[in-house]
Amino acid sequence: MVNFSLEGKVALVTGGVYGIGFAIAKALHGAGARIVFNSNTQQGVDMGYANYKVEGIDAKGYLCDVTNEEEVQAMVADIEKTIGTIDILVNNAGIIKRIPMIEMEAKDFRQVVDIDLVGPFICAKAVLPGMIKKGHGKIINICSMMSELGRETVSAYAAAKGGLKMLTRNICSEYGEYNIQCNAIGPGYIATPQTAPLREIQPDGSRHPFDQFIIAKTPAARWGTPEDLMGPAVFLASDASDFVNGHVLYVDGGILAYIGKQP
Ligand code: NAP
Ligand code: GCO
Repeated sequence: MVNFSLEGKVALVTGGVYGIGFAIAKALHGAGARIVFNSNTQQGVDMGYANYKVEGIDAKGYLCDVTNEEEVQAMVADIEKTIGTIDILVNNAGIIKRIPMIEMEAKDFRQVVDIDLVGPFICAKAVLPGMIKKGHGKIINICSMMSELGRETVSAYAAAKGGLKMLTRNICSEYGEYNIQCNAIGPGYIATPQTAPLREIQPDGSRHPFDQFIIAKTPAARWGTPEDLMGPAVFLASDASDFVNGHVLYVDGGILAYIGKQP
């Protein structure tokens, strides 16, 4: 019998306050996992508690910046002491800065890479010892179509997400022998606060040009929703994917397979 259950498992979803992370946390809870989340702002932690309460989910939140190794190590130690070993890590926290490369300051490039690539490294490094000791573990990195493709203004983000794809493969390579699976989800264009600027209704009431572009480029002819990622996340977090490792599961409505509808 295929086992999709997460009963008795502890899942840490970084940045799991709203958007994709929150939807994934809801899905993992629905499969039986105990949810822990973090935000780098107290406002975010408070918002997370409020959002989980609405869903009837008894989640535990931490004020923790994924780029701060000391904070991450302390958070993981407290989770392991008060709740239990982390069985599932979802490296979801991330930002994007849309700036033409020659106008982008190095500090902005570094900040995106720090949060979107170094943060997942720091969090994975913190949870791996517990997973090795327990004899199993699941790490799910949230990559992106920009792990495969570039586009104007997202140089830092694409570099970080491309690196995150290779970090996924390297964790697989280095820790697969301990029954630890590290995979990634590569969402397509998902309707969340992060992409809200790309979907703004124009002054004349028309859809944003980029919105129209994505619709034409996606066979499903729609933006994804955070809910579209819930099933793939449960699959990669469960025993059902124990022989899947180093894989990026693209949940993109087919956009990566499609040349796009003729204008
Ligand atoms: P979002 O709505 O902007 O949420 C990102 C979350 O990460 C927020 O809760 C944010 O907290 C948190 N965060 C940011 N920096 C952090 C830090 N240093 N430490 C801890 N938490 C931090 O983004 P989303 O659209 O849900 O995306 C979630 C993930 O999916 C990101 O990695 C993103 O790159 C990726 N992704 C998104 C799409 C898409 O189309 N939306 C597609 C592919 C991949 P604050 O609230 O304090 O900012
Ligand atoms: C952008 C978007 C994308 C999505 C996602 C696509 O500006 O192109 O924000 O980067 O967030 O990463 O998979």
